[in-house]
Amino acid sequence: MALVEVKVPDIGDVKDVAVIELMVKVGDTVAVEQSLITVESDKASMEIPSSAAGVVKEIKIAIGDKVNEGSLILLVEAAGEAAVAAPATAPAAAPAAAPVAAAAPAAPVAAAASALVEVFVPDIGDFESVSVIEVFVKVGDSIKVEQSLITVESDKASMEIPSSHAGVIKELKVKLGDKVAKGSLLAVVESKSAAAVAAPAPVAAAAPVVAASAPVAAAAHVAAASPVAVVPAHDPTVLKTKLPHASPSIRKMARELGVPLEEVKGSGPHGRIQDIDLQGFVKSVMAGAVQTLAQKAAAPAAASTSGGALPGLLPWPKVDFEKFGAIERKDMSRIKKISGANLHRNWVVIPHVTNHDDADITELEAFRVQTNKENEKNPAAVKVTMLAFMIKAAVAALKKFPEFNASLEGEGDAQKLVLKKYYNIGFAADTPNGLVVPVIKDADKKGIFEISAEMGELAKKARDGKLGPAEMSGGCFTISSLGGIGGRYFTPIINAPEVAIMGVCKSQIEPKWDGKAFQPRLMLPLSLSWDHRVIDGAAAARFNVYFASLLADFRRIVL
Ligand code: CAO
Repeated sequence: MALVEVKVPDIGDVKDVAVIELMVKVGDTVAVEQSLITVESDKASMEIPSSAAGVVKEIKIAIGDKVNEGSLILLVEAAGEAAVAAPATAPAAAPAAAPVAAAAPAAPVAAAASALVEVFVPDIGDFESVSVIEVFVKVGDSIKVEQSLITVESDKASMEIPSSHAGVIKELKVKLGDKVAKGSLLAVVESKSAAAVAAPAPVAAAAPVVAASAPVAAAAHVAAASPVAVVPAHDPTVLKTKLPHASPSIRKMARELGVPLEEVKGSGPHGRIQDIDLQGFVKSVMAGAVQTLAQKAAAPAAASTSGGALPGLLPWPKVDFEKFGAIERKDMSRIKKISGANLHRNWVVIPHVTNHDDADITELEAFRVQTNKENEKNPAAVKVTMLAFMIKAAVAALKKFPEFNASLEGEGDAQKLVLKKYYNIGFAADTPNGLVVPVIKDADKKGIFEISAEMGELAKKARDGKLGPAEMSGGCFTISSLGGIGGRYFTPIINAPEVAIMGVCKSQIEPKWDGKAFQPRLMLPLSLSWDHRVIDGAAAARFNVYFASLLADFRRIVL
């Protein structure tokens, strides 16, 4: 097995380009055409592929080295003859470099002191279609000759396309993601004078943008424009603010992952972003240690609207409400802020499903009314509420369906379902400051009077803002009753880490068929939301049916 020298191929007229990335190490097995290093001039970066397949034995260059055509990159122990790519036979086989700085001739649209001129993509070599990955300018911008307008990228290299004209951009004809090729119209520019129009550089004098790799004839690279010879100094602000220092493969990966590359701190030479920087950034964002600017921008608005920002979501819309009429800004109560954030998290994290059903509470309501009537003359008597019956029914249903009296714990393979052997039932209470959920502890051990009395006390404390944390913790299941207000059904949000919640609306008399005739029955609308990670639809339907059957005939509770 022979040692083969892999050298920098013909990269056009570009001299002394810096090595900014080593993509292989000693011991790696490389294939023909596999990228070995990235080199960069001040206008473009380019990956250099291997001309041989085999095992890397020695690397002859380091990051920061300047290389030219013919510079030795590494030694490869080639697997055999076939592993070495045939060298290009003649310059014709490796097409001559195409000029980047030779801007495509402008087509005057109107002949005047201030004329509209069209700016096209210049000759970028053999590339049929490259993607626009950055647009540096917008309509109305004043631009200079050679100022970069866009960045295009193939799968191997990226390149800025400069303007052939100075003037004001009147129309922008490309957008992110468009595919362009030589001659594609980029923009219409209002050019003040003929002097603003760059004379198309003769092809011979121009610096190459595309040079076919001589030893690897099939590989084409977008190489650097020669900025020294033809291109005036690039507007540094454009580059610094818009174009992060990174190789095309890093940019591609960042785009695929949705990483804002300009926010990644590069650890390479001159702050160049390397794969470890990208990985570190993604890990930090995933761990919540770092927020992207978009996340930060969304967070303040989200805090007052939806409770938090999620990666990948658009920022909350910013509307100038005053523009449409008079408004008043009001502080959010502390409870609303806290409950809002909790509700948002629960809504986003838990796969909610809601089953609706009805309970026939005709007899139960009659019993409740009669009980309260019997106690009317007793000032010490507690008013019995329908909610107290529902709490007892919930306890019985939780006993029958234990996975509803549960919480999820841990992640992945280590995830467990915690089944609770106690029955603490929370009830949503509407207060002037917002929603709170006091908890009736050990509801299984308490009677209807006791529960009604405790609910009354807790509801009053809630309205007075006097509930302590202990009175709102330890819940197993929650009932949210809007019965005193009205409505038919709704989709209550599960009170994590619980796995289900019962929403109740206003009961009303409905005609129900008894097999012979329609009978007026008092029907209570039920809406059971459940966590589909823990509970199945069939179990939820059974829970609802059982819960309704208990309310329809409360004697079943003692069975
Ligand atoms: N159908 C018809 N009437 C009902 C009913 C129902 N499902 N539930 C209660 N009622 C009646 C009661 O019988 C009572 O009438 P009377 O005064 O004639 O007896 C009246 O409505 C008022 O009841 P209430 O709402 O004060 O009492 P409650 O025990 O039903 O509820 C509490 C107490 C604290 C749960 C309730 O006041 C409350 O805050 N509900 C709102 C909960 C909430 O906001 N949920 C939404 C959460 S999601 O945002």
